[in-house]
Amino acid sequence: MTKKISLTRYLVEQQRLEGHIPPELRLLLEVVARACKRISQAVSKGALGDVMGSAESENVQGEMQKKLDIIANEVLIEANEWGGHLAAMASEEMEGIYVVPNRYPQGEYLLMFDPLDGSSNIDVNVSIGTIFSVMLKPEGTGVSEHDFLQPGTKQVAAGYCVYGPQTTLVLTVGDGVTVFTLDREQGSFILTQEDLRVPEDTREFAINMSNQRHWAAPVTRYIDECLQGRDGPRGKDFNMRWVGSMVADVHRILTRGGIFMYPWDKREPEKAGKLRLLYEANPMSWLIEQAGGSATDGKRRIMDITPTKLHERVSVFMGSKNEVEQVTRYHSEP
Ligand code: FDP
Repeated sequence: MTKKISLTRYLVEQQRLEGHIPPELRLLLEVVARACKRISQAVSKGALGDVMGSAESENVQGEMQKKLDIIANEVLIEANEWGGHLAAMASEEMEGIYVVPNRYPQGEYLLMFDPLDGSSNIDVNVSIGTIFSVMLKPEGTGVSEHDFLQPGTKQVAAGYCVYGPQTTLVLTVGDGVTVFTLDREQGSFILTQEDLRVPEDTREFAINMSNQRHWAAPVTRYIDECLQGRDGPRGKDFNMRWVGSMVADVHRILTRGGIFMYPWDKREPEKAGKLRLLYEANPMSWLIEQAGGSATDGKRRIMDITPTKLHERVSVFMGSKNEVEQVTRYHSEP
């Protein structure tokens, strides 16, 4: 029988590899994983728990919050505030940053998360997830919102947990992408895949086609060419998949390739896009890059963008390298 390697053991071994991950980061990641297990339990209760439906409140983005958005946010905060590894947290569901209260020791890390990605899929039993990103607090006393405004290249850990037919935790600490599957009987995450790779080429794209009439010209051109299939300029037939939970769409792409797009569009031209740089685009970009793919906003590498505000939005193209390069190239052509 092959030996099962738990997330705890994997992280301890990573810590032992010289200079790889410090003990504080290891402990922090274990706490995040523990919180994800609790969220997974809440998600799986469905109509049997008081977790479905709207909470009748709006988040900072003006979006209606679901009960699970709030539950997941609280679980992550409660699990992480007392450990002594964090200085502060920022969440898609909270207006400002959450500074670790004085009664607990303050650590040197900053944690950012989208507690429940794909909220509109909660009530219909479709895969949803938690996305997280960890950075170091810049040197200096105290902690402020400004400390979070660092480019994605400064991440020291990033990952997500997808709550689907299986609960799967996908993680990078800058040395490839590792996958853990929740063993529900044992209650622990078990390593199930190392060094995940995204194929450079793909015949599958993910975009919300209902927004087609609002897209910018380079996106319209790219999708038109894909739709022309083998008779068109691309010379091959494309397939389309759109789960509508970024976490599930990106998980598919990390598993078998593809390109995920949520571009800027004319519906709200003043916004750079729908997705958030700190909680969604940065962690997913790092995972995709670590797996050999690429991620841009159509013009720049996403991870090079220095955020100007906590809830900054961004246009997103990520996945199989050659397709992301193609649509990015179209953005620079007249
Ligand atoms: P949701 O609004 O359901 O939370 O993060 C936002 C997000 O989901 C992504 O997970 C998903 O990819 C996208 O929005 C779906 O947006 P559309 O409903 O506009 O397709």
